[in-house]
Amino acid sequence: MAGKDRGKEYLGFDFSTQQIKAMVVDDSLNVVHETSVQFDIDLPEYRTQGGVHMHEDKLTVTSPTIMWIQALDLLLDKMKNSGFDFSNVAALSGSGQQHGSVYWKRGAQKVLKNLQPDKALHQQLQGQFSVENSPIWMDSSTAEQCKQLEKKLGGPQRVANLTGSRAYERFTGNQIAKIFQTNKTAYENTERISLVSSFAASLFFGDYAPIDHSDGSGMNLMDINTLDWCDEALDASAPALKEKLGNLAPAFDKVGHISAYYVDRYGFPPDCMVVTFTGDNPGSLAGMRLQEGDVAISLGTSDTLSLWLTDPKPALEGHIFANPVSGDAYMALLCFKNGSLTRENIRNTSADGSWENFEKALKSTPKGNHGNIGIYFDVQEITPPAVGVHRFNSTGEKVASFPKEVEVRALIEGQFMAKRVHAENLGYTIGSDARILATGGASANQAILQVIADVFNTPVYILTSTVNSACLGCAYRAKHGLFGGSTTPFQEVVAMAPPYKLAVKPSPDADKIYTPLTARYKELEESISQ
Ligand code: XUL
Repeated sequence: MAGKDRGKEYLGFDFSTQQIKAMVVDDSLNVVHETSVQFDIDLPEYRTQGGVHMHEDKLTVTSPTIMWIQALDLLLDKMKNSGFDFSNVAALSGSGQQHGSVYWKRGAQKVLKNLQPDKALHQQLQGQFSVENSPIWMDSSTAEQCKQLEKKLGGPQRVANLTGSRAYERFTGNQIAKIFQTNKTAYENTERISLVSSFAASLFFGDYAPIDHSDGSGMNLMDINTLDWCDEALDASAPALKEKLGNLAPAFDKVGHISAYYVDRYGFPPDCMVVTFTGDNPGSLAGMRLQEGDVAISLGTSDTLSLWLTDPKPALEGHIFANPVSGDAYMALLCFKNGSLTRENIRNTSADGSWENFEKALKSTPKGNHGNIGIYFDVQEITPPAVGVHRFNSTGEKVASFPKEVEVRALIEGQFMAKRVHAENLGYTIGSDARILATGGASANQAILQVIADVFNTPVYILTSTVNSACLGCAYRAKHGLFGGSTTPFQEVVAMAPPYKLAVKPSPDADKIYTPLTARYKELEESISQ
């Protein structure tokens, strides 16, 4: 169809660890185009593995900043060559892997403002970074800086109360502190520090774009109560940091019209709006259309939980972020390392390696497992910090083993009671209209979903199209931002998106069984935590 007849379209990007991806939705929010560029495969000259360079110390993990830019050149060329018509794109937005940082060299703003359409971006921006390899979220080399921050601010709980999380090695403030301490010249030569998300937005805007409140919450530098920079944390991290970070903005604010570079080179309309970019986890919350009271559970190698919160209680575990689609709310992110690999282990040892037998075992055992409770942390767990396999009988005594079916139920009940406990620790309460949105491999297993519904006493829905919810979420956010992000509720804008599928409802006796059992689980988990 010719440009004008297609109607308005919205473009979402995701700058993630291994690839960048673009997704386009039409005005009714149907996905009409998808393209991606894989760093390892499409840009082999950077010699990344999984998009990153793991350094010799095994703690430092970086990605070449210019590789991300060259990937964007490739991605847009790919879209153009496939015949994609950019002239319908009314607005664009995007997300980035969280916590990673980009260091623009003095003078880079000028180059960004004067991009020449006859040259690729990476040719023009080569040499414009004071730190050429961006530290990313997989980096864990800043233990020292974390200790310093917690000491200067009065302990881990105070850092959490102020910034939403205790000090974490991957969080940007600690990464910046390390750069200041180990490479002062580079720090002094830095004109602006962006997150991966605001860096990507800057490329489209042709000037520095603000860091948004949600991704900004992953820095240990922003006050989550005022949504402004936390001066104490800034001063504790590096000198003159505020001016290098620029202003913060809500994720649903407009940044401004796209740079003329993209109009001339690719045929974007001059009034195409760039909407503030955010982190990939906040982007996913938008893609899953999470609402107040909802819990999103993603079941993968690690399990993650995203919650919509109104009254957050920062803790020593998990993260509180500003909500990317509502100025009055928050979200929480919890990561559980023992996810699908642990489920596969128990399937192998107790269900003959078959998911069918695993389901049978779950169905043949009663809710509450006769009071038997298991905690299966094959590898060091993040939430809570603990390791090992622990089994308790109905009187709370430690036992060495369970019968096979009891083992299967103990694993699944334990995994989801843990999720309820830690969600409640961060201020979540299960409301009567709550929903659980399940995604990831194990969400295809009906018997597992039934346990989730029962433990939370809440219906479980599954999403049919969950591939890259961050990217999809940013296409939605582009539309929301264009139509007045702060005045129009996000839910109104996405109301026409394809509905979820109700997978299971909680059993009538679920609450009576699992509320007391979860309280017991909590005590047992505390008894084995470090
Ligand atoms: C979140 C985190 C990761 C990255 C992955 O705190 O570190 O989920 O955002 O891209």
